[in-house]
Amino acid sequence: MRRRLLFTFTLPVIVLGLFSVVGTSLSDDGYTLWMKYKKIDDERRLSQYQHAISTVNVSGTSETCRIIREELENGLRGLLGKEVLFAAAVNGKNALVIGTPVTSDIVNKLGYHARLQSLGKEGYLLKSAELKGSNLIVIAANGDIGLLYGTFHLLRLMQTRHSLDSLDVSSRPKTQYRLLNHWDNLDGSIERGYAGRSLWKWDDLPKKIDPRYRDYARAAASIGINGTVLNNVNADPRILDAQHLQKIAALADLFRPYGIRVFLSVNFASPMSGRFELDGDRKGGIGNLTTSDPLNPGVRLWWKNKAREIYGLIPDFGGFVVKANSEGMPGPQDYKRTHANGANMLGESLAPYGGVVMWRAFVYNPDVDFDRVKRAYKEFVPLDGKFLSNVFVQAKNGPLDFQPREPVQPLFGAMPKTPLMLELQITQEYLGHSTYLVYLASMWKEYLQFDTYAKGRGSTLASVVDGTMENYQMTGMAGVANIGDDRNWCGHIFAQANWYAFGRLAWDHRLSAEQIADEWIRMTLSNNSSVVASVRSMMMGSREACVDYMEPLGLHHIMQTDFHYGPEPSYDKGRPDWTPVYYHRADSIGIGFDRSSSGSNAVGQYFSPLREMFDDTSTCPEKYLLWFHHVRWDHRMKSGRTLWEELCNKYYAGTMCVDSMLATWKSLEKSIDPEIFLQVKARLEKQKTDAEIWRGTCLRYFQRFSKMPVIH
Ligand code: GCW
Repeated sequence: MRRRLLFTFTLPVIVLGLFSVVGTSLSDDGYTLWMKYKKIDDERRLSQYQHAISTVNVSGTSETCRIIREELENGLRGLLGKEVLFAAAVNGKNALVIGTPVTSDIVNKLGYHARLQSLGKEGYLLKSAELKGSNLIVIAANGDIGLLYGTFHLLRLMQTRHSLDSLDVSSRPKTQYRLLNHWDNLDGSIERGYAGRSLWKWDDLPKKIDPRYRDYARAAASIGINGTVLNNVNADPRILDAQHLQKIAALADLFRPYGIRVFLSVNFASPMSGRFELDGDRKGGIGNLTTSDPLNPGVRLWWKNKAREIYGLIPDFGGFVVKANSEGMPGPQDYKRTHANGANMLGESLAPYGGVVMWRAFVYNPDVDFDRVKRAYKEFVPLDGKFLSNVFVQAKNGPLDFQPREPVQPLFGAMPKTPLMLELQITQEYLGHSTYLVYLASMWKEYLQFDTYAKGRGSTLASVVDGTMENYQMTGMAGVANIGDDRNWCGHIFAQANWYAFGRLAWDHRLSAEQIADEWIRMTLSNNSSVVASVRSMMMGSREACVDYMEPLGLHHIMQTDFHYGPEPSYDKGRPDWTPVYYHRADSIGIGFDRSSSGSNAVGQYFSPLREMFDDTSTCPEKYLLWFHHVRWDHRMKSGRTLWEELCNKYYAGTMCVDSMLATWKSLEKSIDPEIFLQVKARLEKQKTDAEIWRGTCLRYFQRFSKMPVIH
């Protein structure tokens, strides 16, 4: 705050509404994310852009169109360093024209109808065109939200210095629901949040609207996010009380013109009376019933009435996310009913209004199987085909829990009659919180491209999720948000790249991690191509480095209990499947969890030929080796080293990679904004120290069993 005031008075800075600060500033605190709109310093590009956009014509009177004008006014003023002229007519000028065939005569005359037909409600065309002596850049869509997405696309092209000649882009999202899942609690804390407190000021709403809500919506819309689940899946039933619904409606009103719908996580016991609140047993609700049995008529009626109340306030309310019978949350199994019974009851209450249920498959009841990673599959696969058509089953990418590396959750591909929503975690619960630089797009791509073989070769996770495998329209991706009220939103500047990448991949999973990194770096840090190349190489190596110094070769869940930051491989107290020793199983013979056909047979949950490939140590990819096998310390790896030597080698490779990230970053000092430079440097220094702690702690502990010297 102090700094901002200082700028306002001492520098020639124009402070505008929203988060647009145009002009030069001494340093960048990260608030403006990838939407900085700084003046283009490449003179040639600048004059090309200025020439191409001498006037802007946006037809349409909706609030979304007003936002489009505002974004362009702000963005183009910043990028081009001058005011742009908005005009109703084009009059032979070079112009940017934005509209639908209905709102814009020009767009209507250009005859894009056939192409637009295939672009749906959210897609857009971005085209160069000529009309009566005018050279035009046209953004055309079927609706205003498509125009907004197209506008952000154009601004991105300029921010990344692309040519605007001969544009011919058509884009439509690959998934229908592209949601941020906030694990925000009503008291303002955030479960697994590492960037401050919740953005949502429940005490101030609905009267006081924090300007930050709008900035959040702008940023989310700019990357194609179209829904936000406001609260933690460990849901407090009070989110559904009349007071909170008023507050939520105010947020929904604000987000609507940005194409963002509001969703809520709900507590399955909501219809029950609060007096059932037992210590730590989250069973108390906000109703007056004595049960939340999904087959009980009173319970069903309660949910129907609640849905009516919600839609009375929020006509485009998106739906419910539910964590049931998982980690102490109530659910249908409390009444010996199935997950399908529970989900369908909620589905039925939302169906008249077009809402959906996202029923989470993150369950691991120890009675189901000894091996935790097999439990969700065993519970859910038998329910395939039993869910109503507006119910998604929402599963995490891996069968355990957002570890640095897991094989894909085998449910994907195994429930052909159920739309499956993919849940990714943007917040780095197990990847160093907001301290480590870990670019997650490479990890997400690894999952998305993972071939499940459900329908033979090419049955990628992406094809399950985008609906092409089973021909689903109802498709979606959810990302557990890494956003809080820290000034820079995500704690670490590079964590912004993960928010950015999630949105871009949910829109189009075919984009490469490199391309997304490239865009983000250019918009956030620098357009200098050698800086871009250096930063991109840091980002692209960062996830593998993290795997290597934390949990290489398929190791998993050896982090500190609860805190989930540092290593604690020796911990063995309490519930076994919450301890590292249950997972790594190190002993005098070797290390790893035997999930082969002679062990827990988790391999049996995968389709052939994956099953056979994972089952055999000689064909199992080494990155998953200790996930699927208990392997002798002297086992020969592909490198010729023994397993023990390879493990040492990986731990050292990981920490060395952090050293080189730090060195690269230091070499960029002169090219990066000073505040960002220092923030990132400090974090990388901490990451270096902590990576060495991971390496030292793990190797020393495993050495007790291997009895071999640490080599590197
Ligand atoms: O990974 C675990 C987290 C919990 C989280 C849970 C879940 C919201 O440690 O904090 O609870 O997953 O996904 O439900």
